[in-house]
Amino acid sequence: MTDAVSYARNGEIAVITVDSPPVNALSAAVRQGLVTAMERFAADDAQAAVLCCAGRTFIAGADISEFGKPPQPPLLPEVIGLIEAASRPVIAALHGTVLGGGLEVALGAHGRVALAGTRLGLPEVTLGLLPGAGGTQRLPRLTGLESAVDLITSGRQISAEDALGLGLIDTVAEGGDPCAAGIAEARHWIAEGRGPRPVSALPAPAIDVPALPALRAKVEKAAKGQPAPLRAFDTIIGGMALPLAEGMALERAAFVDLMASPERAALIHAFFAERAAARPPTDAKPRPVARIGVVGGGTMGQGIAASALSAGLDVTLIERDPAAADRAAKGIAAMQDGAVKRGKLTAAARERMLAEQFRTAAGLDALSEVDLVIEAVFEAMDVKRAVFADLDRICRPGAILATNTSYLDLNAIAAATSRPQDVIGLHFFSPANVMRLLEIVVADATAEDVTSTAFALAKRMGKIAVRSGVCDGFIGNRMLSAYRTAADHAVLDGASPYDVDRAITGFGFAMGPYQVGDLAGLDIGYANRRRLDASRDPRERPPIFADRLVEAGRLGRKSGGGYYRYDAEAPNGRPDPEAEAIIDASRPPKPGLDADQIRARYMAAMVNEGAKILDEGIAARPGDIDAVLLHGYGFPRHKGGPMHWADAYGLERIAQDIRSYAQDDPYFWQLSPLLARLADSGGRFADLDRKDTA
Ligand code: 3H9
Repeated sequence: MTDAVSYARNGEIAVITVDSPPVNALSAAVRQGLVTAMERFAADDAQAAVLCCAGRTFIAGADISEFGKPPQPPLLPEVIGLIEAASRPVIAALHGTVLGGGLEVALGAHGRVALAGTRLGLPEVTLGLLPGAGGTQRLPRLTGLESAVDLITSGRQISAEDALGLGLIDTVAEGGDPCAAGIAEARHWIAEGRGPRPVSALPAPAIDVPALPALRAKVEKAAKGQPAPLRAFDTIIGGMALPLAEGMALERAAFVDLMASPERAALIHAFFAERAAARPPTDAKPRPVARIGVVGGGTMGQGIAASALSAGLDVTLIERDPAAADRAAKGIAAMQDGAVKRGKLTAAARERMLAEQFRTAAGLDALSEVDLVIEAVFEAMDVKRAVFADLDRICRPGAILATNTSYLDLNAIAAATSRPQDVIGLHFFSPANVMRLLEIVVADATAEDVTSTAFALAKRMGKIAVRSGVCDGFIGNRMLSAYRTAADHAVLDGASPYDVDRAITGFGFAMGPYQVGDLAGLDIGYANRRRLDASRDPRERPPIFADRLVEAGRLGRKSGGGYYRYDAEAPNGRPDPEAEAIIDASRPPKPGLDADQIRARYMAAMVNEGAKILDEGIAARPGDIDAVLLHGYGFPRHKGGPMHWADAYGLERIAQDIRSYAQDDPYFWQLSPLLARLADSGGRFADLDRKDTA
């Protein structure tokens, strides 16, 4: 036995327990422990074995931190083969999140019982892989082809009840201890005289050959250019015509190929980067938070309130007057309706939440007893400072005062109070009830326990927290400003906005910068530029074409046209010669840029700004920047985030490009000293990450 797996007897039943916190992942020690336990079961006179787990979950998969390193025996398919080959029944008793290799272990057992509330899935494709321990071959034999294709190629999780409906498990047990549920199930099997029932002995499901092309096309469309889902599809189908051993060999070959893919490295980097980012940067004990106030009931305030309610917090929302408070309350109720429709909330929970946890008020005085306030009022320094001065007067000592500002100087806001140690930035992204990113902005005087409270709150609200220092735009919006400027420069240099959008969506972003601009409204940028006109450095190259569009009444989607034209035939917009003529008239004729040149500039600007943000200590790790861009700015996950992408693309190439762009525009293209250092020394951003196993 290893420490990770124990073997005990409960009467006539052998109980094999995996205990390897935090999620009982299948490390080499767990795999070896399972082999030893199965050998002991083979030599024992127990009539059945139960395989269960201690702690919060049944095995949640292979140990991802071992990926990319040489595989250590025993390999998982062999371990599962041993379980399946046992001469007496083995029952897997499931709880928590039974994922990936964990579900494959369960499929190797002869029977499966799950506690109500268990979630099951094969999420390997979300890591750029496919199930590599028999999942592609055993699952279809239990659930039929279509369900198996759906589960494996989407990576989605299902409930115990749905798993029962699909025949994936045999029994759902109500609550209690998973091992006890497994023992009860095993006794049932013994009483009924049931022997082992290996899934691999079940016949492969029949294949509806004429339906295959349509099914494959569906998988290909959803995969959006990623290799893993299609490879999984082909492996499932290919295996159904073969004996299990040959199907397993097919699966192994595909698994090994995908393990070597850049998408796998990027997706696993993303997995660890977002978890490393969300770890509190301090051990200070968080302050208790049960009641919060939200100041401002606009879209952002509503989203924050809805998200806090779903996390079980008591929320008081402040608006200027009862009519505005009423509008905000209706908005929040509508968001919670959406959560019910998406299956995130039950209708009863929604009613209870709104009736018991939520109230509105028309003045800050109602916040005198709350534990934490999140201010989400108009983005102007004088307005924010006035609110913070009032909050300082009204809120109890020790209450945390947070601002949702997305650009402003947090130190200046904190200075409006007598307690800057209690002030922090909580920068949510819109819509805040849906978007998972939360930038936690730590000011000069912010107390450590205030920072740790913010991280604890983020976790409770299901957000991915990333620490940022104070600068204009923090991590995300500062990066955005740099690469948006590079896009505008590409247009000033002769590219059309459509060329830019095509190049950027071709990279994997869901939308290009000009599609996003039309959606947000071009008048916002126009107003900002007018505000900055007086202070603009003469070396800047402002997007005159954007001003001309707004001046021609083209405000974006809301006015039927911006960069694109929107009408009934093209609700998502189509290129518009009228817009092109306005843009062409605003710039001298230039030869333009091809898609590769546009992408190279866009990405170079992004990575260069990221390097500056790191160098200045605004972000603690390159992976933190990746987490921000992945979760707040639509960076394609299978490319891992800009800093991971840069490592793979080559820092030397990027630095070289920037040096050559700087010959034409030395003002904008100032090479980050960190990027220059890494490029010149053959270093990588990943070397700066504390935990990067990809
Ligand atoms: C696979 O199984 C391949 C096989 O088909 C074939 C093999 C041949 N490994 O997320 P949390 C760590 S592919 C190593 O914060 P939660 C995680 O880093 C795998 N470590 O908790 C974190 O560490 P730290 C298929 C793992 O409650 C800690 O556990 N499986 C693994 O919000 C807590 O994690 C998956 O893709 C792992 N597999 O969520 C499942 N999983 O505290 C991936 C977690 O140091 N995991 N850790 O930051 C998850 O989806 C979530 O972690 C889970 C728990 C739902 C389990």
